[in-house]
Amino acid sequence: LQLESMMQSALERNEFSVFFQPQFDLKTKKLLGAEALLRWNSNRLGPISPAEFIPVAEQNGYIVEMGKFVLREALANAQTWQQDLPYPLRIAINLSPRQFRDVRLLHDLQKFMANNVDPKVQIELEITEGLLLSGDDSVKSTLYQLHDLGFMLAMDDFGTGYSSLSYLRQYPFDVLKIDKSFVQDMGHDSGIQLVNTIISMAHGLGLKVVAEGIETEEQMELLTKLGCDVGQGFYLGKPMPSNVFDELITHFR
Ligand code: G
Ligand code: G
Ligand code: MN
Ligand code: NA
Repeated sequence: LQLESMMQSALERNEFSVFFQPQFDLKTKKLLGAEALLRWNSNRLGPISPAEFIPVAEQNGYIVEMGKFVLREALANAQTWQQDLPYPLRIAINLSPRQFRDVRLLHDLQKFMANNVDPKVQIELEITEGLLLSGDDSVKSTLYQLHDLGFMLAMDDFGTGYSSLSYLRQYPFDVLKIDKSFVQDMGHDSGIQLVNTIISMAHGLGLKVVAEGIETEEQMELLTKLGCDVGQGFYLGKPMPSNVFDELITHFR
C-alpha cells in the first residue's frame, strides 16, 4: 500500500531510471545490444527491486506509464549509441501481461517507432510464457501486428512456465531466452543435456537463443560450444546506467 502511493509521485520526482545489461554474440564476442531494466531509487526507502514494485504497478495499472518511460529512455540512448556502431544495435524491453493487454500498446509503440530516427536500431519485446497460456486469439493477433511493425519478439524466462517449444510455433517469436535457472543447473550433465535440447529445438524452429544469468566463464564456454547465439549475465556485464554503457560501446566501434 505504501509502495502504491509512493509510485504515483516517483516518476515526477525522477526516482526511476533505466539500466542496460549488455548482450554479446557468443561466437564473435561482439556487443549486440542490451536489455533495458527499470530501477527505482526512492528518496524515502532507497533502492527498491523491480521484483517488488513491478507486480504492484501491474495491479494498479501504473506499469503502462512506467513502460513508456522505459521505452523513451531506451530509444533515446539507443539512437545515440547506434551512431557509434557499424552494425545494428538491439535493445530488449520487458513487457508484462498488463502492458501487453493495454489497448494503447500498439498505438504507443507505433508512435515510438516512427520517432525512432535511426531505423538500424532493433527493438526486441520480451514477453513471458504466462501471457500465452490464456490461448487467447487477441494475444496472437497483437503479437503478429507487433512483428509486422518491425519489432522483434522474445520469449523471456523460457522453461519457468508451462508452455512447450512446439507451442511457440504458433507465434512469430524471433528469440528464445533460456531462463537463468537452467544456466545455473549446468553443473550437472543432465542440466547440460537439457540446455542442449532447448537450443537444438529452438534452432529447429528458426529461433535465435539468448542465455541469461551467465555468471561464470565455464557457463559461457559451455553455452558457446552448444551453439547458443547470445549471452547475458553478471560474468559478461551487470545492468549499468547509460553513461557507463556509453563507455562500453566505445570498445566496439
Ligand atoms: O532487473 P531485475 O532482475 O531486478 O528485474 C526483476 C524483474 O523485473 C524481472 O522479471 C524483469 O523482467 C522485470 N523488469 C525489469 N525491468 C522491467 C521493465 O521495464 N518492465 C517490466 N514489465 N518488467 C521489468
Ligand atoms: O525476468 P527477466 O529475465 O527480465 O529478469 C532479468 C533479471 O535477471 C534482472 O533483474 C537482472 O538483474 C537479473 N540478472 C541478470 N544477469 C544475472 C546473472 O548473471 N545472475 C543473476 N542471478 N541474475 C541476473
Ligand atoms: Mn527479461
Ligand atoms: Na528472463
